[in-house]
Amino acid sequence: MLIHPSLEPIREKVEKGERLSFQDGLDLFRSPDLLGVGALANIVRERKNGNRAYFIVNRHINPTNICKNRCRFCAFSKNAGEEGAYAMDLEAVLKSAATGPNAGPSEFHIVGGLHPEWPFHFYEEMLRALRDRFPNVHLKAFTAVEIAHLAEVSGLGIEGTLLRLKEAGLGSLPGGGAEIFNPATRNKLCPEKITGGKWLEVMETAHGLGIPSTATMLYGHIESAEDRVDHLIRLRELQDRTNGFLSFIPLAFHPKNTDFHCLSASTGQLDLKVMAVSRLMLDNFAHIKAYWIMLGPKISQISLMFGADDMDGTVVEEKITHAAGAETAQFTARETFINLISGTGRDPYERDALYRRMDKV
Ligand code: V47
Ligand code: SF4
Repeated sequence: MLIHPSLEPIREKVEKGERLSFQDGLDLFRSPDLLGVGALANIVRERKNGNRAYFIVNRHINPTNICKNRCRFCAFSKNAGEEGAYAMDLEAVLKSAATGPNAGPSEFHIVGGLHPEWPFHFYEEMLRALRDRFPNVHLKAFTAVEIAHLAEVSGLGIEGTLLRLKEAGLGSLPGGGAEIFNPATRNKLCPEKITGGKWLEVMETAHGLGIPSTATMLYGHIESAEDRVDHLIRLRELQDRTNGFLSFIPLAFHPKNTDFHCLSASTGQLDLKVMAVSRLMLDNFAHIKAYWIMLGPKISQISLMFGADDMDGTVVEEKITHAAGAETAQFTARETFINLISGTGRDPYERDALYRRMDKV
C-alpha cells in the first residue's frame, strides 16, 4: 500500500490497533492523500466487518415538520400555520407506515419537529399503535433532541420519559440532532437546540436503560477540522462508557433553502475523507454508515472502500434532506443495494435494526 510518508506514524498505530489522538485526527483531515487515508480506514473496516456490507429494508416516517427550534441549517421545519406545515394524526402515521413500494420493512425510522402543542401521550399512542399493527417491525424513534423536548412536556425527566416510551414499544433512538458539539459552532448553527452535552447525556441515559442508538455528525458547513475531531472523540469517550452506539453516520450538509444557502454543497473528496477519518477515530464503533440519501448512491458505494460497511436502507420517503435540495431518489430497492454492493466485490448482508441477519442474499 502506497501512502504519503507523513501518514507513516498513523499507519503504524492503525496496524497495531492503537487508538488515534486528537492530533492524528487533524493530520488525517489535513492530509492531501485521500487514497492513503482511505486505505488505512479500509484496514479497520475489514478488521471489524470483513467483506460484509450491510443494508436494511426500512421506512422513514416524519410525523410533523412543525418545530419550535427552527435550526438555521434546517429546511424541513416550519412554524405552525406557515405554508407547507403539516402534523399527522395517528391514522395518517399508520397509513404512512403501511404504504410504499417495499411491503415488509424491518424498521421504522421515526423523527420529526418539536411540535409545540403535541402532548406526551400522543407519542406513546403512536408507538403503541405501530407496535400493535406491525409487531415485527423495530421502532427506531425520536432523536435525543426530541427526547429532551418530551422530557419537558411530560415532566417525567429524561429517564422517566425513556422508560415510558420503551414500555410503549420504543426499540432504539436514531442518531440525528448531534450536529457539531463544539458550543461556539453549534450556537451559530442552531442556537435553540439542546447543547452537545445534553445530547450526550440523553444518549448515556438511554444506553443505561438498554435502549441502543446511533450517532451522527453534520459536516460540510461552517465547522473546522478541529470541530470534527472533537465531535468524534466525544462520541468515542461515551462509547467507551456505554457501548450503546450501534453505528455512526456522517451527514453531508445540504445548503439549499437554509440560512446557509450561500455555501457550496459538500464534495466527493470531503465525503470520502470524513467517512475514512470517522472509521479511523471511532475505534470502538462496530459500524460506519454511508447514507445514500445524502451522499448519492455512487459516493455511498465507493464509501464501502473508505471505511463504511453499511449503506443504510430503502427509506421510501425522505423529507429532511430533500427539503434542503437533495437530488437523490426517495427509495432504493433491495435489489439495487445488492447490485451496488456486489459491484464493489463486497458481500451484501441484509440486516435488521440491531445488525442481525434478516435474509440470505
Ligand atoms: O437530525 C437537518 C440533519 C438529521 C439538514 O440514526 C441535515 O441511523 C443535511 O439523523 N443537510 C436527520 N443534514 C437524518 C439522520 C439520520 C439519517 C440516516 C440514518 C440515521 C440513523 C440518522 O439530518 C437531522 C439533522 O442532523 N439535517 N438538516 C441539512 N440541510
Ligand atoms: Fe427542528 Fe430538527 Fe429541523 Fe432543528 S433540525 S429545526 S430540531 S426539525
